[in-house]
Amino acid sequence: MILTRRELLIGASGALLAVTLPVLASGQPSVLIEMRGTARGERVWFDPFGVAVKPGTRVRFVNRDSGNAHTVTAYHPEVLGRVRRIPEKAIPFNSDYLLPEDTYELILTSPGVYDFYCIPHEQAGMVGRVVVGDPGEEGWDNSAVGAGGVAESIEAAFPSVESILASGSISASELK
Ligand SMILES: [Cu+2]
Repeated sequence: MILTRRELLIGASGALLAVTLPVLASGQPSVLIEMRGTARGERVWFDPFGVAVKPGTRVRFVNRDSGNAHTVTAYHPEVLGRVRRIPEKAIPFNSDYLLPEDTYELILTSPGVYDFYCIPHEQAGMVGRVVVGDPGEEGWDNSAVGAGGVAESIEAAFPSVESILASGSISASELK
């Protein structure tokens, strides 16, 4: 089938509506996590790399690193065969490579702990953790904590659930 220009436009605007409507409609809470790096790429990180959100919050990732492509990828057997470090009921995610200024959005609804990494930079410590809801929440799943499946140095790079809940957001700049 050959689409006419008009059909293409309808298709494009339909897709756009599907993306933008929830934002316009609800004033849904959202948080931003930036992917950052030094100019020569010696250091790369998610900022913040620990954040607490309410279930259903829109989490938007933006690559602010002009010198590198990054991914936001769930630890999950269905994505590159990793040990699961997100709630069992959560849908695994993988942004694939985001070029500078590309964005990727997640809406995390299952309460619990979500650990993620950047495929090319995990070993450089580019990992992060989102805590959705709190331990009192029905269905709370923090199996990410103690699940293993990462090197010791990477395990140490995740902020604790307690520190994330206490501060709401942990930025890499706070560690300098
Ligand atoms: Cu990266």
